[in-house]
Amino acid sequence: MGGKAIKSPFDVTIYKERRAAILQEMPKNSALLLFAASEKTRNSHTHFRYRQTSDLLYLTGLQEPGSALLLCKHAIKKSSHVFVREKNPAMEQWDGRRLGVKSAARFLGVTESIPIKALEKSLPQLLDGTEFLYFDFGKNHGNDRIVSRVLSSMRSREKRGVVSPTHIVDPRTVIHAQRQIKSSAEIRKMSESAKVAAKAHAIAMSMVEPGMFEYELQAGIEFVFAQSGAAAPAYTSIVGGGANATILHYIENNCKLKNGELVLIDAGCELDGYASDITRTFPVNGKFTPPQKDMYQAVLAAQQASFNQIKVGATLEDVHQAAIRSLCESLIEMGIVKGSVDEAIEKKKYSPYYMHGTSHWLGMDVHDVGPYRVNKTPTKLEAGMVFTVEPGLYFQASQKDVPRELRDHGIRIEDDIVVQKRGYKILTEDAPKTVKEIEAQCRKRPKWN
Ligand SMILES: [Mn+2]
Repeated sequence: MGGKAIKSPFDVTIYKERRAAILQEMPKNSALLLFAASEKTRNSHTHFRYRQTSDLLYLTGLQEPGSALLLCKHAIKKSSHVFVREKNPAMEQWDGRRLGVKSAARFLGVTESIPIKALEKSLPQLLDGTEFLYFDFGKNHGNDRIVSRVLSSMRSREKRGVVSPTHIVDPRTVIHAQRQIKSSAEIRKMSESAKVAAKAHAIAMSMVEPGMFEYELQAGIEFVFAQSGAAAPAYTSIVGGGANATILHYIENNCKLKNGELVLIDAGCELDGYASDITRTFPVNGKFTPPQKDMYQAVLAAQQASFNQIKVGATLEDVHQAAIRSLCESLIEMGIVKGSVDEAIEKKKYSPYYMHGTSHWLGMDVHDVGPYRVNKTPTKLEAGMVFTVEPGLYFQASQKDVPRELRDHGIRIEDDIVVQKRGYKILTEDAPKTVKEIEAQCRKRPKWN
């Protein structure tokens, strides 16, 4: 096989196990069909960097566009089929290497590989006898049309004995429960991803100085990602100085950082398909003012209160409520909110200053799969679940209850957590976090290696 650059994040046996576990969950006479992500145009003739759908990547390791996976569970046998683009030296010279049909079956450990251009012709035969078809209708119109044509072609031949699917099922119902609980191999990847991001945040602290631009810190952070083999940031890096830190999804990153301001960085990388997600907030001149320190300690205390809730059987709702209670206590202490803590919680008096959730699942997607509630009951934490804990406080210029010196300030502190049988582990603990650790890190020179 040509193309040494083609590789998968895990050994082929891991993908086989994952597919076997999915087939186990599927009923008899069922099939699951997943299409690759399509390439997205950025402008003119250029594309965004290609990113495979997480489900297909999870089940195959296949990074190529123009591909698909079909898993079949028929009465007597299970089988797996991949569809890929054929080798084409001329096209490959322009657009990159292809696995090719010949190599794909062995490389991916599947029953057979078929050219993608033969997909529509092959499906009626491969799906004959299938009652339940797991297919994500409504996600991509082109793929919807292919499957619709396949279904009507099969139905038109029922008189001749063809058995076509009677039930279309959402594939998330079988894949996402499995993706939500991370295996030890996945936790190792996530831990690696977290370590790279933690190092990047530490570098940013040692780089920062008044007069620097936000995008310079972004470049420093993303240099560490690349240097460590991470394919890309897991999401667009947020670097907001001063008032920009109060904009939750600020990605312009084009302002000058001023003496006396704080800078908020929310950035994580994607390493072998697994995301990290860290936020740190630190002083541009390396030293917190006393009011900034108080505000910072309030957010840090809220995060610790959240951590204290984490155990098997607890919920992200518990984690969130703990952060809110702690933030309310601090807001009252700072004189920003009046009245009792219970009243502040009940009347949501914290919401002008803390308007987002405390956690989201983390995995291959930065906002990873898995339900937050089932039948209105919050999902109970289990060992192997990974999520963020990211409380914050955001004070706007217009908020006259806030001490003048803290207006136009945003602070968020975010770490990545894996639930363990007993307790939990912070995957991102290498990123300096206490006032003392941050100020010490700001005094250091950047150490790139
Ligand atoms: Mn996050």
